[in-house]
Amino acid sequence: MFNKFWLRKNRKDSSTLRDKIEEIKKMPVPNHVAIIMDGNGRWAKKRALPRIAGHHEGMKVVRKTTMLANKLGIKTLTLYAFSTENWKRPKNEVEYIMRLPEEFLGTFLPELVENNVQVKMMGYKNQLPVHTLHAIEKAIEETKHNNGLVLNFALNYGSRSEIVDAVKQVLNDCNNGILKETELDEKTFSSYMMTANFADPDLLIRTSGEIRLSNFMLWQLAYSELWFTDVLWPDFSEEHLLEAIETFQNRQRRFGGL
Ligand code: V07
Repeated sequence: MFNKFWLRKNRKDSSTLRDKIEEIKKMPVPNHVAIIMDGNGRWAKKRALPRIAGHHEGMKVVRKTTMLANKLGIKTLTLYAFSTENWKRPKNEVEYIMRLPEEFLGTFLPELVENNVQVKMMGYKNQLPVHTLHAIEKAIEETKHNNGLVLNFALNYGSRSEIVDAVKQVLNDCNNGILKETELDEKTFSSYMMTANFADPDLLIRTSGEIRLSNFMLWQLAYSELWFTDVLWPDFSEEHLLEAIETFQNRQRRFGGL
């Protein structure tokens, strides 16, 4: 009797998610979704666990989010994994975080390959530990012929530095006669950014209740829809992603109606 009830309840729950996915796929989904995955430390603190436990739990949510984004037909998913500011955290926490790409890829790279996901990274590679960079470069290499979802990790990324560096490269190309000042417009400038080959995000999601951009993709988010939630990243579920996309679609529909 208990078993029957349990089975039925579970079947209903999972079909609800499937139904929601089908419902959402009837309307255009955002091409590029960017996420600030905040609240991992707070999640751990609430459970009297070390902060690293929150980061580890957050890593599992990266996998679920990636798989759903792929299923929905989202073209690019950019995840803010580590900022240039995050080096200020305790040394042991930074060291632990820098092991996460290896752990993640050690477990999930075959699944990413199977699902046609292409791994990419944007950020300052030179300051990363070699073991971290090696793991990521191996994943980039092994997935470079895939043409499904682009999973773009922002790692040791900071938006103002990115802009300043783009300006420096523009000046260099102007001084060397590669670029004329008259040729410089928004499109050309974009090609000097780390996101040169990406469309701008259509939707930005930030978890954990902070309503700021925190130096994330300042140039690229100029026209994006912004969606904030109090949910902490380790608690961010498939339903939450669907809710964000549904809100995006409703805003687009209203906008289109004007
Ligand atoms: C990190 C887990 C998610 C919450 C945010 C902070 C901690 C997955 C990766 C990763 C990066 C590159 C890659 C494959 C996986 C990752 C960092 C932190 C630095 F190719 N999660 N995760 N990288 N966290």
